[in-house]
Amino acid sequence: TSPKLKVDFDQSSGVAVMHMQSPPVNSLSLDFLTEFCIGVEKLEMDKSCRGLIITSSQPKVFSAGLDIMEMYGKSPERCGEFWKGVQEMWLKLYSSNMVIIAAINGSSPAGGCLMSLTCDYRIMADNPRYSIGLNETQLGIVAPFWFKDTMVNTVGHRATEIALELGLLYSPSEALKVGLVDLLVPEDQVLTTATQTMTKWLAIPDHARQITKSMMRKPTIDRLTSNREADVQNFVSFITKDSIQKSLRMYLEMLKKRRG
Ligand code: CO8
Repeated sequence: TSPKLKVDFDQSSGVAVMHMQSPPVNSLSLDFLTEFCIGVEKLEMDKSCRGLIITSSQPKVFSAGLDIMEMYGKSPERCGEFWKGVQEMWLKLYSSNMVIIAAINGSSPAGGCLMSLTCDYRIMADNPRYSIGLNETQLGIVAPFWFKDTMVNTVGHRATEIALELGLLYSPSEALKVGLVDLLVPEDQVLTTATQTMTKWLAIPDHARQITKSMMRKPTIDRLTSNREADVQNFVSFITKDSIQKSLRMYLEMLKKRRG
């Protein structure tokens, strides 16, 4: 299978750009998550890499979130493996010492939004056709506590409560207003703006920035690391329920119909 990521590392600036290229919509399958985690780990261990920009090579979509086919009709064991991969991605990104900027050049629902939320800064293409948000309830599923925590840490408790209960997907301008993204730019400037913004972040001494980042995020990270196994069990028993499988099937059918 062809690589799902293309990583360009510029030694002189210390900045890597990771292009997600998993057609059609960069959905987060177990294969994708495994490759993604290895890619981030490699950069993390390379002391000369100080910044990471995450973007998409697919047109119109940053990431469609978790691959729904990984949660539909799969064995409990496989669901557990998948969920560990999702946890691993979140832990790697949210606790990274690198400056991570999301260059969101397309729609970013659910897991795609989560991935963006783990970054230090979010720049989105100002195209009203794109949307971003944690829309889990619209699929009849529930965003786990650490998805919720990451959102609360970004936009606050009340905005998160409304967004999660309704499964809101925000347009770029709404997302900017609520603080879900930090900056909107024309579509063709997302990557160049991310690179310029990175320079500003990298002007701060690494150690001071890293300790500060850790201070802000550690309680949230500790909550998952001390509950990882229970969180896997919880996911597996929830997602394998007949009623939840039925909700997912209906959502998949709706996705297909909308297209036709
Ligand atoms: N997983 C698997 N397949 C997907 C996904 C996905 N997340 N999203 C889209 N696809 C498929 C479509 O079914 C379609 O397949 P096909 O070509 O066979 O018909 C193909 O990808 C292309 O999709 P579209 O035609 O819809 O492409 P568009 O460019 O029109 O739209 C979007 C792109 C906006 C990304 C749109 O596809 C979309 O809205 N997708 C659904 C996104 C979504 O709701 N994701 C939620 C996933 S759940 C999650 O991430 C967190 C779960 C937390 C678990 C908690 C449980 C306890």
